[in-house]
Amino acid sequence: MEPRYPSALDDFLFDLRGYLILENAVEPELVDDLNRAFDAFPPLKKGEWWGNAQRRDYTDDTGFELHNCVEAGEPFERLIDHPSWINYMRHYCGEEDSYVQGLFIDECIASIRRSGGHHPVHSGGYRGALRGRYLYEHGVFRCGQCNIIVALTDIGPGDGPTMVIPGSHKSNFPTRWRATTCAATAWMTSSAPSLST
Ligand SMILES: O=C(O)CCC(=O)C(=O)O
Repeated sequence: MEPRYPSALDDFLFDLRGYLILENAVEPELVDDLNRAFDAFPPLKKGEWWGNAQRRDYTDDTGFELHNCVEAGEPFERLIDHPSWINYMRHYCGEEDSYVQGLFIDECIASIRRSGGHHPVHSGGYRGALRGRYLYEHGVFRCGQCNIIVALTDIGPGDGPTMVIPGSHKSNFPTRWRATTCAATAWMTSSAPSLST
């Protein structure tokens, strides 16, 4: 696969919306290899370690979430510097032109979410953590964290796909969902202004 590079339009849309959609980013062989790796996961209990990976479901609705999945088989290693996005990552969160230019893996998760599940809305600009900060300054991007999310199977109605609120990386107000339905982050919003529903 040929390496892809962000264009001026990508920069504009990434700044505006906070995300990009990279079409046909993963070759079918890798999708197959990843699905086979998922099928080989042992039936881990919540909190249980498997080598250097650990099952940690954020909530009961998110489904099975294997953290540090880069340790869960060779196909996951191919995702690290995949030519479809590695140059995007360098550009948006690789601290270009600084003395610490480069990337590191902050988190990597393999999720198995069945119909009816969902991962609650989180993050965004409102009282965000520094490591998730969005910044464009002096002609360079300085994102604290950028995530690549790859769907390995088709997602239909009710299957709980990843939710994205365009522009929420710059928002100064909490989402209604975050304040009312996300038990996992309730402690973060306990002193937030009350919101009408
Ligand atoms: O699994 C999801 O739908 C969301 C993943 C997530 O939490 C993230 O990438 O920040």
